[in-house]
Parts: sequence; C-alpha cells; structure tokens
Amino acid sequence: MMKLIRDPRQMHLFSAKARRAGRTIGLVPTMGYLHEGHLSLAHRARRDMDITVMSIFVNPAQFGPKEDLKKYPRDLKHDMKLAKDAGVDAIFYPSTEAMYPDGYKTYVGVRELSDILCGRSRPGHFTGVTTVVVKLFNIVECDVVYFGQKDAQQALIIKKMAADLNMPLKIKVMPIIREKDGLAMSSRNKYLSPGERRDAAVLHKALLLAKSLIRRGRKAPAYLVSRMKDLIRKKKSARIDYIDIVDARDLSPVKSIKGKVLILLAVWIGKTRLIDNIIING
Ligand code: PAJ
Repeated sequence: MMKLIRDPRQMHLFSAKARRAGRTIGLVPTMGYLHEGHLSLAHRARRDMDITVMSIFVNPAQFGPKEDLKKYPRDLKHDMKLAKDAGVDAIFYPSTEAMYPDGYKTYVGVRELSDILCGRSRPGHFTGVTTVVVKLFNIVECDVVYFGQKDAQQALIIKKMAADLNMPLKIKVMPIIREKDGLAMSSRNKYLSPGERRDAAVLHKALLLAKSLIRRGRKAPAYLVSRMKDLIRKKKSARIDYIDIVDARDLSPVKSIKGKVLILLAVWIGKTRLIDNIIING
C-alpha cells in the first residue's frame, strides 16, 4: 500500500519509524505531473533503497513573479497511479501553507553558481530550489536523494550545498530520459502546440551537432555555440535564451574543449522555456 502523506510532521514520523527499523530511505523530489524522467529516478531508488519516498510539491519559492506557477500542470490522481506502479512507498504532498506558513523567513542559497546560466534568466530561482530541497531533506531524513541530469545546474548546486553544509546524505544524478525524437521529457512539454512540439526537437539536435563537430576536431566554444545558434534559429517558434559551454565539474567557463565539458541551453519555444544539456568528454 502506497501512503499519501500531507503533513510534514507525519512525514517525519513515517521516516523515523522506518529508520528505527533499520531501513534505508531514498527520496525523489518532484513537482509532479510525472513522466518517465521522474519515474526513472523512482525505479533507481526502489532498486537501491528499502523505502522510496517521492515528494510532489509545486514550490512557489522557485517561480518568478512572471513565471508559470499558476498554470504549472498538476494531476495528483494520475501521479499516484504512476508512482504506485513504480514502487514508491510514500508520496509526500504538502500544502503551500505547511511548507511556507505565514511569517516564513529562512532561505538557503549557494553563491555564484546560482547567478549564472539559468540563474541569470531566472533570478532567485535556485535559492527557491535549494531552500525547498533542504526542507525536504530535513522532513524526510533520507539517506540518498535522486536528481536528474536534465537539470544539470540544479543538480550541481544541490551537490555543492550538501557538501558545503555537511549534509549527511548521498546525492545521485541519473541520465536524461528523452522522447523518440530526442526531446528531453519535461512536465512543461505539455504546453507545446503540435507545431511547437516538432520544433522543440531542435534543442537536442543542436547538442548532437556540437558533439559531432567536437568529434571532428572543432574545439573553439564560440564556434560551436554559433553553429548551434544557426541551427536553432531555423525554427520559427524558437528564441534562444542562452547557450553555453562550461566545465562539467563546477560550471566555470572553458577556453577549449578538453576534459569533461557541459553544453547547456535554454530556448523559448513559443511561450515555453525549455532546457537541455549534454556532457562531452573532450
Ligand atoms: P521537476 O521538474 O518535477 O523534476 C524532478 C526531478 O526529475 C529533477 O531531479 C529533474 O532533474 C528530474 N527530471 C526531470 N525531467 C527529467 C528527464 N527527462 N530525465 C531525467 N530526469 C528528469 O526539478 C524539480 O522538479 C524541482 O526543482 C525540485 C528539485 C523538485 C525542487 O522543487
């Protein structure tokens, strides 16, 4: 029987009981509207751990004032079925009031890493993410937490925070799950019209173009970025937010492609902002 737990104290009691019984706990934080990307994390947690907890919480703190908090897709009933089939033991589904009661004051932030790339276009976003993630870690008291490489900067920032703050847990980052045409799965893909959905495949195509150029010896980041931009601009609905090539370990700029580099991009397809990335061993 999968449990649905709304109260943070109840969630903590559930975990405490499991821990006392010697069980290991894996946590999969999500904002719901589950797809195969989320479920791949749950499957991995189920494989590695005794107890799998999935949180579903559309976190207002990580949305900007002009962003899609209100229209972010939600379907708890369907999510519960998918989570149950994936072997999740408990869903933590708190209310906004329980997470951010009146008078809430505390925010946890990671300097510098939160201000670049996606953080430049979404000021405050990553502080909202790290804040809710710390709360979830404290409520669930998990041993291992699972994140997707889809949100590469997010995963890196959370790893940095956990290391800097001596958090007693392990972070696992799992590969990006894609649709047949390469589009990275995302709850926001639901916003795309059929035409936009076809155009959206260009994000992954651009990453593969960069990869093949690197394989053929092109090593100048500026050249790679300009070729990717040319490809993306061919799609009518596309508007580039940013494309960048950085060191995969710490998101620092690279002058040439060597070692592990991370190519990241954010592209507006119509009114929907999509992100994707690839790690390349140069
Ligand atoms: P959400 O976008 O729902 O994603 C939840 C987790 O699923 C994240 O770790 C994300 O990287 C992973 N994920 C999403 N799409 C994926 C894909 N196609 N392949 C593999 N993993 C994928 O990320 C968030 O929620 C929030 O910021 C959260 C961490 C829950 C904090 O509110």
